[in-house]
Parts: sequence; C-alpha cells; structure tokens
Amino acid sequence: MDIIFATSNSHKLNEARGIIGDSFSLVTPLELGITDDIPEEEETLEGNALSKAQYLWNRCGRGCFADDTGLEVEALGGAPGVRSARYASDECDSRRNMQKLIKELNGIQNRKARFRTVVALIIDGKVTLFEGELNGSITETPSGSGGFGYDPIFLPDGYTKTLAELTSAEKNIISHRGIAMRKLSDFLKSML
Ligand code: ITT
Repeated sequence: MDIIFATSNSHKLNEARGIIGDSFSLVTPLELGITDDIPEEEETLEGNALSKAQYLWNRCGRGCFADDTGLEVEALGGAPGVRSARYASDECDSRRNMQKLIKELNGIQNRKARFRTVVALIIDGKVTLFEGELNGSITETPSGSGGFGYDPIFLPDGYTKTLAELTSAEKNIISHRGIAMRKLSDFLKSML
C-alpha cells in the first residue's frame, strides 16, 4: 500500500521508512512533483500535523499523513515547543537552535525536556491522530553526529548517550516519532 508522508525532512523520512517501510511504501510530496511550501502556522503540534496532512489530502485525495514534533523544555515553560524548527531564526538552523537552547538554560539546574510527536493520518477523508513522547534532559554541550535537529543535546532518561550517539535503529526503538509511527503502522495494518 502506498501512502504519502507530508514531509520535506529527509531525516524524518528515513526514520519513518525504518519503522513502517516494511509494510507500507512511503511517498513524499516531492516524489509526486509537489514542491509547494506546505504551511505550518498553527499554535499546537496537533494543529500543524493536521494542517499539513489536510493540505496534501486536498491536493491529492490520497491516503496521507504528516507529523509535527516539538522539544518541550520544562524550565522554559514548554519552549521551544511548536517553534522548535525556527527557535533561533527563520533559517531552521539546528546548530544555532542548539546554541540558543544551551544559552537559555545556562545556570538552570532543571534541564528536564521531552520530545513530543503528533501524527495526523487522513484516509478516505477521515482523520486519526497518534502521539508519542520521549522524556530526557538537555546536556550542556552537543555530542554525537547521528540523527538531526536537537539530537546531539538530548539525553534520554536512563541513557548515558545522546540521541545523536545512538544508531538510527536504537533511536527508533525509544523515540517520540518511533512510538507514534508504530501506532500509525498498527492502525494501517488493521485496515488491510
Ligand atoms: P516537515 O515539517 O517538513 O516534516 P520539519 O523539520 O519542519 O519537517 P517539524 O516541524 O516536525 O519538522 O520539527 C520541528 C523541529 O524539531 C525540526 O526542525 C528539528 O529541529 C526538531 N526535531 C523534530 N524531530 C526531531 C528529532 O527526532 N530529533 C531532534 N530534533 C527533532
């Protein structure tokens, strides 16, 4: 079964293929020749995931899903949250985002954080949401070269390595996106 994953983030696509790629063939908007900048202007992860999936559904009328993920830092009242991609600037620069976060947490003892992913699926016009989260803490310096985004400064609870020091398979087992995507995969399989 073909399903469209409404993302322009190749790291996410690789992660999703590693999780549900055995059972479903994931196609991106770009692979379908759609180069539109899909809007992401809502105030919640749910709202953004839904608006991205809805955009694709309106454009193609084919089964599709989108995810929106945010890093929520307890001492910062849940920031950067829904603004994780553009925390430091509009350029979505991961290195600058991490630098800003480390600076904001300078001298703060409570470094608790969580990644939260919301996936919105639309099949036959019907919407279903799935969620996953990963608890951990923000390190004082980046470490590791795997993953993407904030992975080098995120230490999952119970681990001594950052997400960027884990293999992609290890990250997928515990990650926010891994959890949400496995729920999506189980749901899709139940429809076959
Ligand atoms: P699409 O909207 O095209 O899917 P995006 O990069 O904008 O891609 P999100 O809005 O979901 O993706 O994610 C916001 C940011 O959160 C993203 O740019 C990363 O900096 C960060 N992020 C998301 N998932 C992450 C993960 O698994 N590990 C580390 N950082 C992550």
